[in-house]
Amino acid sequence: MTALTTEEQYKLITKDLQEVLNGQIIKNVLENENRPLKIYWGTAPTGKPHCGYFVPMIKLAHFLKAGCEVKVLLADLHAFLDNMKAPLEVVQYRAKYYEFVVKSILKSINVPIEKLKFVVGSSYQQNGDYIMDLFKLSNVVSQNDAKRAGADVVKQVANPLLSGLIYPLMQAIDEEHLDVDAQFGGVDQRKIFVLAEENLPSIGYKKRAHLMNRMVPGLGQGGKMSASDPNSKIDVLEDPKVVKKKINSAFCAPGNITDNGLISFIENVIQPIQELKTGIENSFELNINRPEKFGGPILYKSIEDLKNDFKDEKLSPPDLKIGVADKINELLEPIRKEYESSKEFQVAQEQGYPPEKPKEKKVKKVKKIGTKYAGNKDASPQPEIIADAKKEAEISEKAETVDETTNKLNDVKIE
Ligand code: STL
Repeated sequence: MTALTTEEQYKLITKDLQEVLNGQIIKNVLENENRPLKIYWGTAPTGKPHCGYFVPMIKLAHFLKAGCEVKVLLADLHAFLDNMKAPLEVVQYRAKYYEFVVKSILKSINVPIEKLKFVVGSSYQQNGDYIMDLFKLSNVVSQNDAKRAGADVVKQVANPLLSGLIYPLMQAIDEEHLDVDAQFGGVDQRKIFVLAEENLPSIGYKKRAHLMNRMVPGLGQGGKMSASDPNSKIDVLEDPKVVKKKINSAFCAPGNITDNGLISFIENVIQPIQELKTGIENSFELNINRPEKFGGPILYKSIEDLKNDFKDEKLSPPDLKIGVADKINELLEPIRKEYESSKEFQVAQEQGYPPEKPKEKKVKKVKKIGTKYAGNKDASPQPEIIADAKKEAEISEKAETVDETTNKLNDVKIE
């Protein structure tokens, strides 16, 4: 492979991103420091990874191709700190499971992974110097700013825990302790990235560059990937028949190419993966095995043709679904195979996601309201406060239901 120029490296590092903060920091390393750019991507091992995970993997592929030193942070303590989405007893297995999935996806799209490093958060986040940095940062960041920084990432519940304030601070400190020049994540991480940029210098560390991917919609209406709708996401180890079933139930209105999770998936996953595999920019091929009675198979060689045909209703939703389901099954096949041939991969899944205990009948929680009152313990609370407490109790009860497919706690947004 011929070496890339610094401009080509920068172009590849920032390809298809929604936003870059402090690109100058990256350019400076490439142009003046004559060393590989050091970058990391963090993920919290909570629910089982779904097909959306192909999206950051494509960027990791770009970074590696551009010669970067790439680290994947398996942020086990973050998974715990985010409302205990991962209990401590299972989180280490989930981290292992995520590592298997990430490696397996990358291998399946022909990305060499020898140079990729995996770091488990708890391996360094309990060290004295890390904790001291957490204390230092807690002395320069206000509670309000920490809360706002986590608003798009940390699950929002009625009675927010202190852990939600610690989470963003730790993510900022990770940049220093992982010794990187840049952090990559979805644009949902933006507020945490800005908090890191604004505050690391106050505790004596340098500001990092931040690279953000756009958010890719799921398969439900309005592009929602909802924890309560298992059809809106496809597990990377999903059974081929279930893939077909889920794609079949995806929201896909005839002629509508804007609110269409299938077309988004083609644009954000299928096409970039082909580009990576072929090495040819903008290369695209999607075969649709349309039944003979509807005109027989069609081969699309450009996304534009496919979108135009769909818009003009020359390509119907059921036919688009056949093409996408077949393609997803093709993408998932090597991951399933690896899972089937690796005992360790299977153990990580079984231990990380043990079968749910049969649901106990919910006992309605009565909110403790004593702490709300200063002074007279015997005073009766005012009616609106009782109503408030009831509402909170209801919300936290709802927030504690567990999604069956992902074991992920259902998100409850408090408006
Ligand atoms: C999630 C889902 C997701 C990304 C993350 C968490 C990111 C976590 C994280 C934690 C610590 C870091 C960096 C990132 O230093 O897509 O639940």
